[in-house]
Amino acid sequence: MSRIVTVGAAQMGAIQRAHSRREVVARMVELMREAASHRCDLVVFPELTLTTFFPRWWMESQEEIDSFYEREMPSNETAPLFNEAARLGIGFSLGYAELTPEGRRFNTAILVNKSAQIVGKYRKIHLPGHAGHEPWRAFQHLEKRYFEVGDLSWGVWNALNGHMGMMICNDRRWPESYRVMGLQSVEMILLGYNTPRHNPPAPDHDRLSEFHNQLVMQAGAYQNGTWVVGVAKCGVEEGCEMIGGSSIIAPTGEVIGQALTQEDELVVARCDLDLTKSYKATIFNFDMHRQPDHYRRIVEQ
Ligand code: CDT
Repeated sequence: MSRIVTVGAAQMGAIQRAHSRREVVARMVELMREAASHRCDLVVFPELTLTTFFPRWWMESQEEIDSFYEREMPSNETAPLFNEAARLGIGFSLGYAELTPEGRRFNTAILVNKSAQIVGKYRKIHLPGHAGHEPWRAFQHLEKRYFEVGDLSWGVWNALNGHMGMMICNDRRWPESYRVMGLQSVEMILLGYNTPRHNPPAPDHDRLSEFHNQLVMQAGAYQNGTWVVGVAKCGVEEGCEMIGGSSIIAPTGEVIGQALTQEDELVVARCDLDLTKSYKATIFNFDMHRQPDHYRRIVEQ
């Protein structure tokens, strides 16, 4: 038995502030067409794909801040992506800044099926960085200013022939993110990231950026018997270098496909969801081997 999902990890190179959504969506459509030519079932785009990574700036003008958010999905600007996906019969996931009708702001990812219907939504829970202006930094990381903590936990959806989950960027460094989905029998986790190489409060970590990226995604995949598709927005954006290394990782913990550039690049792999089974049934059989009575501290405040 095998259940193959052919995945395209659609890494995106830098998106500058001057780039319009129309230009970005055109690049995404190009990657989607390439994925379709490889018979992909699913294309995974990065975190906050549609604009430059705006939390790097302290902004006070509400109009300026609002310009980075989506009030509807799809919108006039993103409709071409949904239309092309429906025409090609390909699913996708996409990260964007969400502004709800109630005025709430989230760092959000959606899962879209092969009929271009939104079937899953996740709002980022682990928001890194800081909320106040810290001018000593080379650049800001103001996710705590621009977003609320997500209110949807980590869902798992029956879609694209499997159990699909999502997390966003910093979530990948926290084992709990994977485990909440692991406990829902997730088979493939889709995740986008924007990771500056330089971390101003801890510059000694900079040389390890790619290593830590791989370490957490490979561990999360293996320890939960799931595929992980990690997709970067990378390259030098407004003078800030962000790492690439978009990877498709098997439940074995092995990287089976990886981007080589820091530009728009599609990485394709045929992923057998049934490869998750032997991990979920043996070494990580949660019902048989977990000891939740001894994990209480994890959920204490
Ligand atoms: N986007 C995002 O979550 N980036 C973080 C940067 C951490 S340093 C503040 C990451 O974990 O990659």
